[in-house]
Amino acid sequence: MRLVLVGPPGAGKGTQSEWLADFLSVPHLSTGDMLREAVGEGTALGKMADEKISQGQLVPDQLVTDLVGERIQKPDCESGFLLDGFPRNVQQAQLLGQLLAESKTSLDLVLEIKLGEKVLTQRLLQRGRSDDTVEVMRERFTVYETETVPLLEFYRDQGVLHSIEGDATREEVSQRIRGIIDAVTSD
Ligand code: B4P
Repeated sequence: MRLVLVGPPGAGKGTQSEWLADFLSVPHLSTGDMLREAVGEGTALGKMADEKISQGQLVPDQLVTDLVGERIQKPDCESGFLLDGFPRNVQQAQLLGQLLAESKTSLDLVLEIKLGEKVLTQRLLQRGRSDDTVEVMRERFTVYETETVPLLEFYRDQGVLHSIEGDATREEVSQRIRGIIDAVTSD
């Protein structure tokens, strides 16, 4: 299965990906993790990513898409993958669509985890990553509204978008995701 998880910062994409990738037997590809790894290695990409992440902004589309494009061409992605946090805007989605079309495939499911800013803020402040400060979070929420929300419409039009409410325990959110996967795979 080729699956994308979308949701605002702190919605639980990374948290849910941990069991979901195992459950689907596909690799978990998190652009956030890939970028933080590049930051840790101090590569040119890492330096650029560090600046953007610390300001709550998106890393340039082509750079992130190249990173993902290279990864999904590896043999372990042949039967599917779980994309966590990518695409984050329509431009990235179009670039991904082109890449998939070249290998005559497409996305099976885009799963949106919905959650309000109040709960998101509490969760992120508790997590306390360096980009989880009130000021950076505010910018990340704005970027989500302006860049990522239009992506939902893009995938709704393609008929692959399903949404769940994320304001529940981790286990309950997992159950909701299971329900969608079961419904999609039994179609
Ligand atoms: P990401 O790494 O994608 O991180 P995120 O959106 O903040 O978090 P996520 O939704 O995965 O939350 P999590 O499960 O950890 O992005 C970071 C930055 O990287 C971006 O701002 C951007 O700069 C850059 N970037 C990434 N992808 C990009 C792209 N495609 N293009 C450009 N730039 C890109 O959950 C958060 C917390 O909540 C955790 O502490 C967790 O334990 C807790 N939690 C989760 N579920 C819970 C539940 N049900 N109940 C209670 N707590 C819960």
